Amino acid sequence: MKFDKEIRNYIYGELVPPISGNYIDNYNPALGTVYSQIPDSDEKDVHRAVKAASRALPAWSRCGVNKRFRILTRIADIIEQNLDEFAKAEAIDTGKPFSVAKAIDITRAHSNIRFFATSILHFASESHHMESEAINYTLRRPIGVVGCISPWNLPLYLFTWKIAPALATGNCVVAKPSEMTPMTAYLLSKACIEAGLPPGVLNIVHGLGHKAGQAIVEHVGTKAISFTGGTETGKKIALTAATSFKKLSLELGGKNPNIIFGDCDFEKMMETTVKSSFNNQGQICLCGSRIFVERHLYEVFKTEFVERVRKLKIGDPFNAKTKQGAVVSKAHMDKVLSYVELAKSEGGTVLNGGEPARLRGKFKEGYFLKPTIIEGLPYDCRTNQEEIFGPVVTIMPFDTEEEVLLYANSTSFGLSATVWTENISRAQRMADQLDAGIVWINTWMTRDLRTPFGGMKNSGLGREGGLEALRFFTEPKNVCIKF
Ligand code: TXE
Repeated sequence: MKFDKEIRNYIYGELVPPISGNYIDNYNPALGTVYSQIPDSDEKDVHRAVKAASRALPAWSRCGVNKRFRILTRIADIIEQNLDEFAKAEAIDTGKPFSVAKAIDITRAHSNIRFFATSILHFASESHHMESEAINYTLRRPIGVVGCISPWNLPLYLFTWKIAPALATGNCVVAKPSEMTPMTAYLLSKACIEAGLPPGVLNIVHGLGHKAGQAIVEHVGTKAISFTGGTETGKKIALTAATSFKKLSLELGGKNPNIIFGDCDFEKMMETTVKSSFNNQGQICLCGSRIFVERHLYEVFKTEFVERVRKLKIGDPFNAKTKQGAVVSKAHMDKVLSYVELAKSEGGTVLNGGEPARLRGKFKEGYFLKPTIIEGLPYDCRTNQEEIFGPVVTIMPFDTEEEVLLYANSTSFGLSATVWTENISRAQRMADQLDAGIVWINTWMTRDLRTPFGGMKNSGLGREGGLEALRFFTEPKNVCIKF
């Protein structure tokens, strides 16, 4: 499955150019060069997509769960059969190591589709028996045409995480991937055509957020919006959707604490903490970017952590030994570097990294950053309060549970948290008091797709995953029958 230099929108089952005929450059972050063009779609393309979805809705919403299961499973099979092609496209588009794109991004993408294709077969609703008076049963019907908008960090992984439950529950979708990483969504269009997905059930419109994305949110025909991206963008979407009472699912930013007590399993903690700090170049909303270490372990931790991070191989995404690829864009690299300068101005000391990685040859112009560790900052400075979303972590010691809870809960975010301790009572106490939608104890990124996924405070609105997603994409109707 080859990907084309000039990609197209996927509307009513066909790959079509933008109505305006305008295109946007798409960069290869590892080379710093333009390698493809994406449609610069606008409200006209979005209207065409919503009309296509509306046309497909009656048949798709009534075709029954078994047909939806079969077609979605075929799409998952095609992705899996083309795993390397999809992973190659993802690695080129994002700059991440091919090994990560293959093992994480694309594997999870087809797993997302399979998970919801099967879960719809077991999606029971409820009934309530009023003794001798009446019986109630709850119908759950698809909402209708829904909008799905996703970011650039885990492109196909997060795109399918929204689209799969929406389609499985009988909705039709107008979806927009990030303009920075559109390629695997384009390949997904081709997989849908090959799988025989009926025209209009899924429509993919490429383009800029404030233009094509905004048009999806504004369109009177989209009845719900599922969004993952930055908190500031989430606010804009909520403001736009408020006037039309659209159902909203917002998965936003994070500034997640990684709390390490002295009694932890040191080797397991260390091996995982390198990953939770720098996997995907730190561009995962769940990364543990603030590391708090119980004081008596702090110096031992710091020495070992810096030593291991220094050894992470940075470079060619297609070299199997590479652990750190490029960050997604020049603008993002500059944003991350600006936070390193801010950290220094706030009194921080850079223990590793803090600068671009200067590579030679064809990667000379790539957006590569050295994984960065900073210590000596107060818990409430901007560097420790704002989402950086790059290969940058701060470390600091703490003495008591009360103190580290104050630090951990001090930000406006509340997405995830990690706690390392062998003391189960302490683990429970911390989990109960941490402001987070997801708390990992002695692990990180262990994911059961049935669990509620999402955050509190400025990390989002609502939850994805399992029943939460199936219920988000359906309207419950209570029917009460008098005996
Ligand atoms: O997100 P945006 P970006 C954070 C991270 C990052 C920041 C911005 O801090 O630096 O967000 O990243 C579309 N109406 N996260 O630029 O702008 C846009 O086209 C409708 C955390 O990727 O939020 C893209 O498809 N849509 C996050 C998607 O929204 C709009 C992962 C995300 O873009 C829009 C990524 C609008 N007005 C970034 N404006 C996580 N939680 O994982 C933009 N878009």
